Amino acid sequence: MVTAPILYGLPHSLYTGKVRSFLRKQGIAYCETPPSDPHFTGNVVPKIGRGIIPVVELGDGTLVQDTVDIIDHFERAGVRYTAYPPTPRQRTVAHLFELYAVLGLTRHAMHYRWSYLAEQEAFLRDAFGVGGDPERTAATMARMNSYLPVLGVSDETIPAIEDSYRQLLGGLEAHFALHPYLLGNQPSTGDYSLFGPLFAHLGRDPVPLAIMQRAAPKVFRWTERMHAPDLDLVEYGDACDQPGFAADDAIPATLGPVLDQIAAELLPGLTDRLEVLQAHVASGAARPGQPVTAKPHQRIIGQAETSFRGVAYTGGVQPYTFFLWQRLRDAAGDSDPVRKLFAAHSLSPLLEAKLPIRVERAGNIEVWGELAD
Ligand SMILES: N[C@@H](CCC(=O)N[C@@H](CS)C(=O)NCC(=O)O)C(=O)O
Repeated sequence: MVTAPILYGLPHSLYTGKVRSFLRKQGIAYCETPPSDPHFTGNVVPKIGRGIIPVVELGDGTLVQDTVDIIDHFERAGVRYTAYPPTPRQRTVAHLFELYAVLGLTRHAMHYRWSYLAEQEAFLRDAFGVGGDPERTAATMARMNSYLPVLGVSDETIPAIEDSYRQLLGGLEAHFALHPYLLGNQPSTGDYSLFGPLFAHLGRDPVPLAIMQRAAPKVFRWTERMHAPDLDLVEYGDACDQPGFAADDAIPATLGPVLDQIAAELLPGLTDRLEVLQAHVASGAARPGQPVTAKPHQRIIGQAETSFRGVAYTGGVQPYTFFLWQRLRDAAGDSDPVRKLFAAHSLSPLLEAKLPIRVERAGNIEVWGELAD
């Protein structure tokens, strides 16, 4: 008997949402199990080397951590709706959303979850309490709350974060009025990545959910669609019979304003973090083949003085960011149509900046890859 994969995760976990949505869309059976499960704490965590979700445990006991590796594992085995558009512009844009969801929207997700704790405490306590005792629940909530400064959530940046959330909702609302997913009639890695923050936190916690439902009903409907076990295209006429990405590698015009917003919000943070990476590599601290940090739970290699929508903050520098950035560049290759599209939306520095080293994934952690020439 083949056992269904176990998905260690939780309903309110940002990254679990990304994987759950993918598994449902592909019709892959799985059993979601909370990280309080004794097998997870006793066997999985020691092997992965850190307490992190999601983790997928396959029928033969193989463990896969990281949403990218989990999705790619199932993609390699063959899925009914691939998350990776085969053509360069759509594929690169999908990876741009993947990067923006992590570097950009984790901040929004964490701000709306923890800065409004008083208004949504009962909801969060219930969510974080799954399978755990009250002490463990309180400790986990305190740890999550403590990440705000490193993500750049402060009294100074909060107004910019809230403006950004409303602007993004406006841009996506206009897009989903015409298209069920970012790039046509089936979700890409861009949709799955956005779904993490836009569902698990912003489309579920009471304060940001109310904003989304009032300001952007079609974005709210997209969160339902992303969670459905089928393509859920009821509002889009005959699209039901036609899964697939938009024809001719087209990028829907409605994504234009969203791409402009992404450029304005991502580039300062990325270029300032790149300087920290360059200094790290120049110091000899990044050795090819070695883990990016001394311990798997340490995510950052330093701090960058940077800004978000013109507001200064000091933010953590995670090698994982460069891993995602590199995926975008690998997808773009030397495609001229991608270069033109990125130039039209002030995104060219993403293709042109020199990354001094590759970041790869091995043994469920990030390791340094090849140095650039
Ligand atoms: N890069 C990882 C990120 C996973 C992640 O950050 N998961 C969060 C929950 S949504 C977590 O387990 N955090 C534990 C902690 O940081 O203490 C992935 O894509 O799987």
